[in-house]
Amino acid sequence: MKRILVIIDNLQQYEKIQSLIHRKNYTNLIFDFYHSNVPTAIWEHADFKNQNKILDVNQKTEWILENFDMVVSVHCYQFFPAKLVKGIRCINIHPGYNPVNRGWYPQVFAIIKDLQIGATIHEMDEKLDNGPIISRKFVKKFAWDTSLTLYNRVLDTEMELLEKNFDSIFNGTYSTEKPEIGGNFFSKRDFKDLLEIDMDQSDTYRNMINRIRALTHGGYKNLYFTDPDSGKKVYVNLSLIPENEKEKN
Ligand code: 0FX
Repeated sequence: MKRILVIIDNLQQYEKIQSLIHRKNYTNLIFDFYHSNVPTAIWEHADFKNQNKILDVNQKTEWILENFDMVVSVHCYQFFPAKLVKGIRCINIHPGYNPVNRGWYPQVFAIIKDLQIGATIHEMDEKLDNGPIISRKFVKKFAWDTSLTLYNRVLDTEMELLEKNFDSIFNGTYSTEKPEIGGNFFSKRDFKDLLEIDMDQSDTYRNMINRIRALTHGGYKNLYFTDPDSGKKVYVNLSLIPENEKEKN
């Protein structure tokens, strides 16, 4: 019997992983799901609501090492301590193609910096989004993508990789490849630095459209300027419609 700890802060992926586990139906694998202490939509899911499923990986390192055979991090907001990643096999599902898109909100920076984008499943080491790669795949990026449309394609690809590698990941028979030297790392600070528009700044339409679509993600209020008359922040989103297609964004 193998006990697998899954720490997950993303509702969208939780539902897909649960359905994959049910389809696989392995009786020798026991999955225990927890989330971080940052409130997200997953807290409202019936499997977590009022069930004290917060897990602090720093405080609970010893408990994890004693009780589990491996850990899977799925968009987990916590940084795993060295003792944990060295003491037990920890695997991360990352919404970016390592090492090109390490760090936060990969698709945002992929649009703005014109980088390739994809998804990665990798073993965790002491650096963020950095360890040996189990599986990774590029996804297509279109001129009419917003952050949201590209993100959804990346999340689908994460699940495609998980399904394809499910058996080898959980019986430990996969092989890994070392990530290339270099790549990029973007932080949450880098994202926040993109949000305020300087209305006197000039740039090409290409750069301006890329920045606006990179910060257009459903209902999120990201990019803004401040109206000097009212003092109000005005949030900016972009709708992009390629010819012969119905509006999607
Ligand atoms: O769960 P996740 O998709 O992933 C993020 C990081 O990108 C990832 O590298 C890290 N391993 C993980 C712990 O956290 O993040 P999210 O659900 O908070 O956001 C999903 C997308 O939504 C994000 O890529 C961009 C967009 N977004 C999110 C917030 C909070 C915005 O456009 N504005 C926002 O304020």
